[in-house]
Amino acid sequence: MPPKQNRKVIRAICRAIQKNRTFFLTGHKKPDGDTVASELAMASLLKRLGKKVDIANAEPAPDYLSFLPGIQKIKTAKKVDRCYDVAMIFECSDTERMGNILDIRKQAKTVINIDHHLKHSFFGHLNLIGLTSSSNSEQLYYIYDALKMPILKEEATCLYVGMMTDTGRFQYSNTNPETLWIASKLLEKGVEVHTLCEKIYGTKTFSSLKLLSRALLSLHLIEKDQIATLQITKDDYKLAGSNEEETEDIVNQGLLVPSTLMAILFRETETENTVKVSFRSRRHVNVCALAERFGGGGHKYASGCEISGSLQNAMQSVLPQARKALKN
Ligand SMILES: [Mn+2]
Repeated sequence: MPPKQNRKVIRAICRAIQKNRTFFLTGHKKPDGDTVASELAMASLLKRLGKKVDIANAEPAPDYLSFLPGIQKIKTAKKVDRCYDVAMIFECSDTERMGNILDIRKQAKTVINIDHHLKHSFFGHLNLIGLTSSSNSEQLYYIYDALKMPILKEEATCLYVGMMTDTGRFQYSNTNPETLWIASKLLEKGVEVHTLCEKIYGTKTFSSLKLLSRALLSLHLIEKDQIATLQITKDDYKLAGSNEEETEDIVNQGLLVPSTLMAILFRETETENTVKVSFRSRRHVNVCALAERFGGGGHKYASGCEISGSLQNAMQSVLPQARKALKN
């Protein structure tokens, strides 16, 4: 069951779905498994209800999701020019997160904001913010339920992939009884757990392994081995034949060292003088607050931010704050 305060907004979302005809779906830049899966499941549901649906993101979906049913329907665009009855926006703390692909004041009569991040805002007419939900996909389950629409196998596959990727295969702290209960409902629809796990986690490209090996050479422990740092430079991408898309899992390696409470990955980007910083933590250490100090955000145990300047500069500004975050 969704938390009480959300049942009302879920009902309002269902009404908006029922009474409108054209829908636009989008999510955050650098779309991940949960965002893409949410878009596909929701688009499929809307189409079954006879609605017209467009999906577009400011940036393309990563290759490892290319097997998801319906993914070819997602367009990549800087801006869309049509107007819609409803715009549904997934996992965006504000409209900048989706690259302002659509002007929500002019191009949509009703804006539905669905998010589960600690850093969120209420920019929509309807805002479904589920802080105890593991993922956006988990929240969509309640919309199917409220509409009394059975979930098709393809839709269940998408929702399961969204939940599995956002919970790190149901291992992160955001995995709760509700998450596993909903996952079990999806399995009843015929989701092939083993195949999905193999597709997403069982294989890695040669270039991503080469990049990982280069990043691991930079692994360094500080603050009585409680903080692990990793770095990736532009040269690393080049020498590994890799790119920024293949950095996803690298920061997690830092937490494999038993003494560490926080892992930080500093990586150069294609944009000159822009460094992306990813944080992971455990126990009492809140890296969401840490990332927010630098204009970023995320979750308590997983967050990120962007810093302008060199990689060395980024380390100099972040590490003192990271040390403080350990003590809070
Ligand atoms: Mn998510």
